[in-house]
Formats: sequence, C-alpha cells, structure tokens
Amino acid sequence: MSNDIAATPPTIFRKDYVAPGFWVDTVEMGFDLDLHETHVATRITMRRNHDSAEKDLVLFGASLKLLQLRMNGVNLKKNAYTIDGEVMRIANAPDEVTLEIETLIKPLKNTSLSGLYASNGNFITQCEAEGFRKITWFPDRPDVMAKYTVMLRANKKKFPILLGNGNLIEEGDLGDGRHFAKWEDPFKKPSYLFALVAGKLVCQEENYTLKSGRSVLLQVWVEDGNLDKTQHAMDSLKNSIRWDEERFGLELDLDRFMIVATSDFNMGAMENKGLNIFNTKYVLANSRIATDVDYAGIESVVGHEYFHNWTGNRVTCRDWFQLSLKEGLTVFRDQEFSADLVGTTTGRAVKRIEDVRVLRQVQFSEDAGPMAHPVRPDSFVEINNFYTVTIYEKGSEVVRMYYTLLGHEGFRKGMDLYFARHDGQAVECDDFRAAMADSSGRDLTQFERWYSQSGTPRVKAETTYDAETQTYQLTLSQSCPATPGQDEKLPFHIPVAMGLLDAEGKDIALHCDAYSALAGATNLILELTEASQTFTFTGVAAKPVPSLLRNFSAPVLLDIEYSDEELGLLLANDSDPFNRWEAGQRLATRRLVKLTKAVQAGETLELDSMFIEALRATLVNESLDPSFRELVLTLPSEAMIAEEFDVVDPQAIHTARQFVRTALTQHLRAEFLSAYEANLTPGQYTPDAISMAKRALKNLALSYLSAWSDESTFELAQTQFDEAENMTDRLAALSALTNFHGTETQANAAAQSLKKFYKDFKKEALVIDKWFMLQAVADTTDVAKVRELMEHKAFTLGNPNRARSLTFSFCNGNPSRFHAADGSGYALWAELVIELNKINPQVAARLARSLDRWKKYPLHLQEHMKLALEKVAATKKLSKDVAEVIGKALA
Ligand code: 0A1
Ligand code: ZN
Repeated sequence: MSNDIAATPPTIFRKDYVAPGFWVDTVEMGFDLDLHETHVATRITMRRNHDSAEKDLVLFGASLKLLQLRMNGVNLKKNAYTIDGEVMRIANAPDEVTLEIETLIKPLKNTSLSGLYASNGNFITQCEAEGFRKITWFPDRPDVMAKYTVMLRANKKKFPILLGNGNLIEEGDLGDGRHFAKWEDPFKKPSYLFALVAGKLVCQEENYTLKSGRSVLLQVWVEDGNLDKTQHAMDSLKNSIRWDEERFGLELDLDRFMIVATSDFNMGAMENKGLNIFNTKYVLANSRIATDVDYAGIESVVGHEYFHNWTGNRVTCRDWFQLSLKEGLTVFRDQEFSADLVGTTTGRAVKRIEDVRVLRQVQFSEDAGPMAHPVRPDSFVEINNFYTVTIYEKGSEVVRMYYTLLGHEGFRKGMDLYFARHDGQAVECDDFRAAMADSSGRDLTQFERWYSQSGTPRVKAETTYDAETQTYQLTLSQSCPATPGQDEKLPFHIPVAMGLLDAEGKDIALHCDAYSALAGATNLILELTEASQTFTFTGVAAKPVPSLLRNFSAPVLLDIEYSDEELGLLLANDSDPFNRWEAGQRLATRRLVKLTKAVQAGETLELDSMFIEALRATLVNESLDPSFRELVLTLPSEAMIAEEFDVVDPQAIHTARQFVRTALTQHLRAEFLSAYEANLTPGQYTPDAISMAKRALKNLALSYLSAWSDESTFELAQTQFDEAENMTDRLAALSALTNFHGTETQANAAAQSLKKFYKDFKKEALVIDKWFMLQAVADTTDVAKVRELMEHKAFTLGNPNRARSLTFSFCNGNPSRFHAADGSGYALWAELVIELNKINPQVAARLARSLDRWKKYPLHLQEHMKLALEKVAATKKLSKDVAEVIGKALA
C-alpha cells in the first residue's frame, strides 16, 4: 500500500476479553433536551470487581464535550485520569465509587444516526453497539448491566412526548415552557439497550391481557398523519406476545411496551428495553402504500424485536463476539413465529424456502469472500461491520440444527434450562450450547465448530446400489474451503435429514444399520461427524432416488449428481416440499449455467422441452399452493447463478436468464395467462396467506408475460396498474411496464405511469423509496440513468432508506449494468462510498461491501475495481467502518 493510505485501525480480539474492573449498580440520568446542544447529567454507582485483572476504572466516550467529572463528590483534576481515543482510565479508584458526569452533545450535527440524534425535529437514540458512549462517558460494554432511572426535560410545545425505557413514574410542567417525564426501568440492562425518544408523535394504543391475566399497555408511536398505518404492527405485536407465551412459555415482563417509528434509521429496528425503535419501513403499512412483502417484513421484524426481550435483553451477550448468541437465536425465533402463524405445511415450507434463498444468496457469498468470519468471530476492527448475514442468518441455521438434532421437545427443554441458568446474565455462545447439551444429555462438543470455523461446508454424496443384496449405500464426505485466517478446517457435526424415493416417487421405509431403532421410518436425520461416512440401507427393492438435506437441515452446499429424470421425479413427488423446490432449482441452474457458457461462446441458445414440461406441470398443478408454484417458477437469481462460476460474467448471465424467461413465456403463455386469471383477488385487500399466495403467483405470471412483448400483455399490465386497489398489484404492474421491451409508444406509456406513480405518492417516503428502487434494478437503467436519478429533488444520501433505495439497489441488484465494461459503475460506487463516509460511516461501510468479491470477475473488470477500491482507501478521514471493509477486500 502507498503511504497516503491511512494505516488500518486497531483490531480487537476475542481472546483478549477481560471482565470489567468495576460493576455498575445504578445509573441516574438527566437530559436537558435541545436539538443544538443537549446537556446530560449522569450519576453512576459502581463497585470494584475483585475478580477482574483490570484494576483501573475504565469508561468509554466519543464525540462528547466533558463539562464535569466528579468521583465520590470530588471534582477530578485533569491529571487524575487519562483519555486515549475513546478510552478514559481512572487509576487508583476506591472500591465503591459514585461518578457524576456532565456532558454536552449536539444531536442536530449527529448524522451517523448512532447515539442521540435528530429525525424530522424529534429526538431518537440508537445505542447498539457502542452508541451510548456518544451520550456520556460510561463502561459501555454489554457485560455491565445496571438499573436506570432517566429524567427527560424539554420544551413542551416542540417535544410534547417524552419516552424512555421501562415505566413512567412521574411527569409534569417545569413552569418555563418546559416539561419533564421520569422513567424507571425495573430491569438491569446493558447500556446498548438504553433509549429515549422525544418530540411530536401520536400513538395507537391498546390494553392487552396476557395469558396470566395481567394487563399491559401496548403503544405504536408514529409521526402525525401516519395513524392509519399502525394496525398491522399492533396486530403483529399482539401475535408475538401470544406466540412467545405459547411456544416458549415466555411472558412480557413490563407493564408497558412501546414501538416508535422513525424514518432515519441505519438498520431495521432496535430492541431497546420496553421502547423498541423501528425504521418506518418495518412499522407503517396499509394497502395503499405497502406490499405483501412489506406486511410480512413488518410481522417478522416486530416479532424479532419483541422476542429479543428474552433472548438478548433478559439474557444478554458477554461481549460483542457473542453477538450471534442473541441474533442467531432471535432470527430463529422470528422465522418460527412467521412459519407458525401461517400454520400449514406448505406455508411453513414456503417460509423456509424464502429464508434459505437469502442465506444462500447473501451469506454463502459472504462466507466465500474477504469478510468471511465465524458465527462467533475471533476479531473485528469495527463491531458495526459485524451485524452480518453470517451472525444473523447463519447463526439462525446453527440454532435450527440444535432444533433438528434435539427435536421439538428437546429444544424447548434446552431453552428452559438456558433461561433457568442465565436470566439476568451476560453470557457466551458456549453457555447456550451447554444448556442444549446438558438438558438433552447429548455430546455437542464437536458442534462447537459451527461457531469457530468460517466458510460454507460442502457435503458430497455418492451412492451405490446392489440389486442382488438389495443394499443401498450412501457415502457422505465433507470439506470446507479455506477462509481468511483459517486454512484448515476440522469436520463439522452435520445433521442430514433424508429419505429415499422409489420409482413412483413414494417414500421407502428405511432400514439403516446405524439407526436400527428407527427402522421403518421414511425420514431420518443422519449425523455426519467425520470427514467421510457410509450409511448402509437394506431391504431396498430397487435403486432409489435419494432426497438429501430435507428442509435444508444444515447450512451446507450439497454436491450430488442427479440425472434430469431423477430431478423430475423429485420435483413431482418428494414428500419434502423444500426438496421438491430444490429439484426444480437444480434443473434450472444446470440450464442457466450451460446457457451462460453458450452466450459467451456466441452459440445459439435453446431451452429443452424436459425443463419446460416439468415447469408446465408445476404451474398447472392446482393441488399445489400458489405460493409454492410461484417459488418453483422463479428462476435462480443472477447472483445465485454467479456462484456457479469461478469467473463471473454478469452480462452473459443476464442474457442467459432473460433468454430462459422469454423461452418459458413463449411455451407457457397460455398457462401463465390462466394462472393470472385464476389468481385474481378481487374485493378488499387483506394480507392473509391465501390472498398473498395468489397475488404472488398472479404477479409472477404477469412478469413472465411481459417478457414476451405484445400488445395484449402490455395492456394487461397497464390495466392492472391503472386499476390496482393495493400496492402489491400496483407495484408489480409498474415493474412489468418498466421492464417491457416493446415499442416506443409502449416505452412512453411506461414512462407516463412512472411519473403518475411519483405524483400520486410523493408524500409517502416509503413508496418513493420503491419508485427509486424499481428504476435502480430495471435492466435498462445504466450508470448514467442512476446519476440522473441522483439529481432528482427527492433523492438524498442523508437518509439511509433513500440512499439504499437507489444506490445500493443499483450496485447490488443490477449486476449486468453495475459491472459495465468501462468501470463506470465502480467509479460511481467509489464516489458514493466516499460521500457517505462523511455523513454516515455505517451506511457507507455497507455499500463498501458491494465490491467484496472483486477477485471473482474477469481481469479487465478487476483492474477497474481495484482502482476504485484504492481510491476509497486513499481517502482522508476514512472511518474505521469503511477502512476495515476496504482493507480486507484489498488484503
Ligand atoms: N439489534 C438490532 C439490530 C441493530 C443493530 C445495530 C444498530 O445500530 C448500529 C441498530 C439495530 C436487531 O437485531 O434488530
Ligand atoms: Zn436482532
């Protein structure tokens, strides 16, 4: 690296963990809230932790003006402490300490959206992971848990609503145009769960009766004008409360539970104790502005944050390396919640397929790139970069494997033991594993490798059949590629759910030597623990077709050679709906890879009838749930196809995939039209599973039909757009119109519809985000068009949702255009990362990751990407966040 590239910021290691030198018992805070300058007075009572090797009293602070620091009533002189970066050390502190700290902070200037900041004139906080230190000096680490009392004071007209964690214990006027509210949180919590909100807000509220008979107050707070969009969030909250009582026996521990929506938020939402703060995207919904996907997203995020109250808040993380302890577990819980709410077998499978799609497309890619890290990382530079799909989604898969291995009851016993042991504590991933092991009596020692080893394991399946002895042998071998810092891997403990199908596609009763107690079952969980293992099945009358990794029982890549006929049989018959879908994806991937190569070689493209007929049979099979048919008919994304290649050619992939879409429409036009007609949902919009499934299939049909450009399909899309009664249908139609490759008149009509959409919804920020996003991923949108859209008066990089809607969507969701041969996409990316770095490092670092996999592209593209990466690396005042991502990409 050249000299002008800033030195990489320091790395923090898990092995260096030292318990805090002091515990905190109580925290009392007083806020004088002012958007320009907020005064914070904090009194902290602390006592020495005699078990710690740390003898100093250590506090963290960032972007603070320190006005006053008193210890046990005495002003601390400058020479009584040292400050190095964010770390303050007070040496020789007595064993019992009361600290009184006064700080001054500037919410309006805080564009990082971490700490205390302003959003549309309201005050919002975000303290995870290390935002509390932007409010006051404090031992801001998750293993320091304390009880908080908070006094909020502010101008009553400007900030009529004052909210904090826990219970409101006092409120009143101060006489000078200001008022106050005092909040007390009865539970010990780490500082990252602290929150306050102040401003002009309105709420939908309801008294809700818990199973125990206790009544609690539920509130959803939004900005004025949005009260017609809170019902779904409220319903989702009530469903979450009920579900956690029923499935895990966990009750809401507060008398009051609040959700606040803000349009300026870095992530999805935050589980602050009793005062969840949400991105508006995961609260606001009605049929006019939100799609079915939005409704589902709200349900799962409301659930996720609520479930954190036990998995995260009551039992929290010892240090940030244990982040997946709360996140993996809570994602598993929210996935199960959504699946249980649908209730049907197909509904569960559909949810599972959707979750696995995300895992494979995003997490497998992360695991194969420069930012690959274990579910429990060993080191990081900036913790905010580790709120990743590996921590969340792979972490959830790890929890799911306990569930698969231990069964429904066994898992519940493990959870019960986990809470019995650790309520009120800050613990490690190992403690969770110990609870699962001890409650079940199972040896889960080897299972630890799922936490310590990064990379996606590959499982290879080979089979032999001996007709004479009617014996079938399945050999499973595992390996895992090298990842940064981990060249060699040891075998994982992998649950492989499986069955065998006979020639009619029926499940065979299994007799496996290693599982004799389960003889006759049609579904077995094989446990692969060695590098290679052979499982022998007896009494197999004819060569079967194996169905492996049912319900995606482990986060691995499965290599198995199937013939087209075998995949056809699985697609038509497998009793495991996940593998039924999987067979269709395998058929499609095989063709997409071959066609991509044909595009590169300049050969003519052809789609075979076996594939077309298999999809036709699924499409017209009305005994299958429409949502399942929609999933089978959806081709693997361009990103998924890219994973099949060592060197990625985004334009060839795009051409091949578009070709398959067009060819399918050409052959299945009539079937798509009937599917369209058969799945209309007239009448009032409801976000129930059946209607959502119908809309999904109908709109998929529309999207296929619009790949075959003719007058009647354009009209179909135009009519749907004009007459849509809900956002799901309207947006799908607009997307079809925008992506229509038709005449100039049609292109003009599509442009008119885009304009109208903007005009009709310009007051709805979340809909304008969709408007930008739809254009960002349109295949006609090139770099120049993105630059033009960036000039639009509604565009700003200052709002994360808006920045993501256009620029992230383009860089991550429009690969054939982003990877333009002249490198113009990367030049745009570099400009954006540099600009965002000044405004909001967390958001900048997310975008920075779009070039993670740059070594997977052809050399001429790599050269352009490297230049762009180096340009960012050479930027002055690069945040830790961006520096870490870029540093790892260039390493
Ligand atoms: N704990 C939240 C996610 C979250 C993490 C960091 C944030 O700011 C840096 C904000 C939210 C969750 O899992 O929902
Ligand atoms: Zn979470």
